[in-house]
Amino acid sequence: MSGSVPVAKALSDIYPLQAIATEAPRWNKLVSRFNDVYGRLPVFVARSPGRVNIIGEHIDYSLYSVLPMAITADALIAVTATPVKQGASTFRIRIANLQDSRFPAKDFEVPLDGDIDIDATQFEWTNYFKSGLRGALGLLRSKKGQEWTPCDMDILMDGNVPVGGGLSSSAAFVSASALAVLTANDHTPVDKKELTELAIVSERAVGVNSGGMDQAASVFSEQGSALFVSFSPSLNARPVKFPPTRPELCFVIAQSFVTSNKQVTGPIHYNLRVVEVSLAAAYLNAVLNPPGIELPEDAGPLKTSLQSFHDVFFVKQSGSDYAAAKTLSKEQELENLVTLTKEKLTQEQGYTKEEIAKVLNLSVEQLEKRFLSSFPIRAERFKLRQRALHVFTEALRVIRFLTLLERPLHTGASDTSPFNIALGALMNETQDSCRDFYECSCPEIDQICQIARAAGAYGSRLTGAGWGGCSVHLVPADKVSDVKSALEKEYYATKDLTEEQRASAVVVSRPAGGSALYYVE
Ligand code: NG1
Ligand code: MG
Repeated sequence: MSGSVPVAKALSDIYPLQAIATEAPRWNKLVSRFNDVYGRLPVFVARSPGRVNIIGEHIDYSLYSVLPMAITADALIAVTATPVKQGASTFRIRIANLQDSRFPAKDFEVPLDGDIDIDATQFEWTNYFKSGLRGALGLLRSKKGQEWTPCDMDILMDGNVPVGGGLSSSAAFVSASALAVLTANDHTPVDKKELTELAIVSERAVGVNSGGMDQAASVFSEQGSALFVSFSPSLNARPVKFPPTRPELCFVIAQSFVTSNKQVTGPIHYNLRVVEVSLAAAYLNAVLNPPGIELPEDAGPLKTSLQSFHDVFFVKQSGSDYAAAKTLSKEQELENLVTLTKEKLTQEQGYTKEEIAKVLNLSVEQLEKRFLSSFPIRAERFKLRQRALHVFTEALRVIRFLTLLERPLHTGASDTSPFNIALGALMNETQDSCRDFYECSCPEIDQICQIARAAGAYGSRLTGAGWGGCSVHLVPADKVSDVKSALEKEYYATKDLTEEQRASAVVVSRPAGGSALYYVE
């Protein structure tokens, strides 16, 4: 599925019906404030949403498929663009935010052929815009040649995806920024795949070595559907509808209000996991395969980088019978990998650099250079067994979840509880694996999941990177208010929260559309 970013004619092209009454005043405010700040109306608004991940956590950067959906909350970027003045050597960006007390306005200039400076060590709200700008300029320059010059832009931004809340405010902001810059500078439609790939690479400039789930969900989602995203052999996304069920199913999103600000914790938690899975893949490769085995050409997308677990399997099989190995189903392949991990990665307490280097036939310095130098990491031991087990079992759960959705066995049943329970059970298993193997949950999220399940949720788990942030719950429609009030009584009432936090703590989420452009007349 590809195509270009749609131009919305009305807000109903973007949001589910229930959301329009609250969204319309927000858009009006953005447009009229733009007029106050810059003295004219914006020409267009670029929009990209946050997402909730239904299943498939921390496996996108190992190139396994995931199943997120876009939410209503989004980043809106209102824009006017003007050609640079004759003889100018720089282009100018004026950028302001509707929440100007938290995110003050900023102007900056960039040499016409220059690069964008981003200081990823400082939290600065315009960094996300700058990273989208940088990616977009790179793409425009590669298409239009070095003679081409960017235009000046005036920008007003409004975002209502909670920051650090696990709903991917960053991907929404980066994708909307890149879309805004591409549209301001080039009047041809923006290709969704190009935009997504650009946003993935751009976001890494802000200091997190992330996968591509959030950006794909933000750009590709379609109203009313979840999105199945795969990364191998190349990025692909297709909408997946939930079949009708009885009782009807809802996704409830509950905040923990434990902030996982990746600007602060990223270097410690997230990037370390990316390193651990790369090391686990390399380690398994090394112990499963006699040295000198030549990988077949189609062995895997990242054959030489060892970032991908896909290689492990293919290498193992290629020793004897690669063709036969290729006939295994994805599920069989993953089941094999679970068994192999249990056999070969036996150290529960983790592995030191020295131990890993020895197996990889590298010096510790070479290991550090290859695996530990792109982002700062601090760790004594690397838990390769647990991380690999999470990745393979989670990839399996995504396949099983998708299979349930696409081949529901209950068609026509008056009660689809067994189906609903099966979906929920997979989500609960994800939570256990995130807590025990990937160690990316936190006590508050564990508690929220218990409360919600006891009040009637079929499945409850963290969503997004974890270590705080948000949780997602699969709930029968007739239990939504029970789940809400149990969380209110047993969790939120025990926390010191503002009125506003209380009001936004739990929402029922309907799948919204992805990136869109809206022209202001
Ligand atoms: P969050 O931190 O929730 O936006 C992160 C990564 C994803 C994915 C999830 C875990 C970024 C931009 N996104 O999401 O790619 O790896 O964690 O499944 O860092
Ligand atoms: Mg993020």
